[in-house]
Amino acid sequence: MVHALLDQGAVSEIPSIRGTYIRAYRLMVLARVLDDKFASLYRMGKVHGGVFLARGQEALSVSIGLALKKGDVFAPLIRDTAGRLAFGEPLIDGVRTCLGSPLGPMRGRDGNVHRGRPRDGLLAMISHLGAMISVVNGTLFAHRLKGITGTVGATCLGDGGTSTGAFHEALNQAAVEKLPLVLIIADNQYAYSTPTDRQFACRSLLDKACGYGVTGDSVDGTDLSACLRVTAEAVDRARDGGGPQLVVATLLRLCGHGEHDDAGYVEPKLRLASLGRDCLKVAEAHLLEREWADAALLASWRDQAVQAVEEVVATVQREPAPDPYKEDWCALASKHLSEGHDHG
Ligand SMILES: Cc1ncc(C[n+]2csc(CCOP(=O)(O)OP(=O)(O)O)c2C)c(N)n1
Ligand SMILES: [Mg+2]
Repeated sequence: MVHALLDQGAVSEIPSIRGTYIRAYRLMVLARVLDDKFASLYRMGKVHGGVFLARGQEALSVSIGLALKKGDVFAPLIRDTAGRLAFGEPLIDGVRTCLGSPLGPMRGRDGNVHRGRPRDGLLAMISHLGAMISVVNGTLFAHRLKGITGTVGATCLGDGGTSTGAFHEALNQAAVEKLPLVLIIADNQYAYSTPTDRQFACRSLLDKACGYGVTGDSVDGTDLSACLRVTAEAVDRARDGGGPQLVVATLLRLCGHGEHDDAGYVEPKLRLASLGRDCLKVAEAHLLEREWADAALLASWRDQAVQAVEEVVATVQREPAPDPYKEDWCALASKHLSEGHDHG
């Protein structure tokens, strides 16, 4: 699934590797512009919740979103703005959730990221710390019991999330049952302010793959080409019956844990290291070097992303606020909300 903005124009006519790269890059730009807008709305006091950004993680996130197909299942986390858009989530879902619009998937109940579109395979996030792996497992089990074949379920996790019991139980279960699960780990060097050497003692998070008996692969999370290739290969292996796939990407979170956090604890040497590169800048250099785009084209793509985001934000800002007298306090999981609600 591809965001509507990128369905238009010449991009879809460009041959495969170049076309996929450009599509991914434009989704990364859209995600970055959207995240920057969320940050600005937060600073204006317009957001009644936290704002958690994905700066530096767009290449990895967009890659798993694009690697999946219609019918697959995706459970994104807080740093998956790009993956959500790549999987087909409309821009307006995120903006309505962030601004508390009652017309959004959360009906104004959530100020940030717990939205989903279950009917489209986009699962609503419970927690950032491993809870979604077992939910994806359950969905894949349901597919198996219903005789639905050829689908893959993917979710993402941070380095810190790999230290939880939820991670252990779910990855072990997926391995035993040989589920077509793809688990993408963004090793962004910190869990909130806790550095990786205070989180785990193994050499690399990739070591955890052999511990559970699953296939593992590593990737430079700042390199879009590598992320596209490695995630697509992992999805293919899972689809072809290879069982769970663990992908460990090395990168740096180029922002605070949330907009309330100045990330002052991040070691300066990490920002200067290769893993501290901005994946968007790396992708731009790649596009220019291969002459797939020039500076003017890059600027026009960015302008289009800004315009798309501004239009959606203006639309949502004209929508009514939640009305407490019309609130029925139904649990979000009740049927008409999770399955039948018209997301508009
Ligand atoms: C059970 C639980 N404990 C603590 C938190 C608060 N919390 C949310 S994300 C996070 C850190 C996660 O770190 P990591 O897994 O590395 O992901 P990153 O934020 O780096 O993407 C913490 C402590 C939580 N949401 N749930
Ligand atoms: Mg982390």
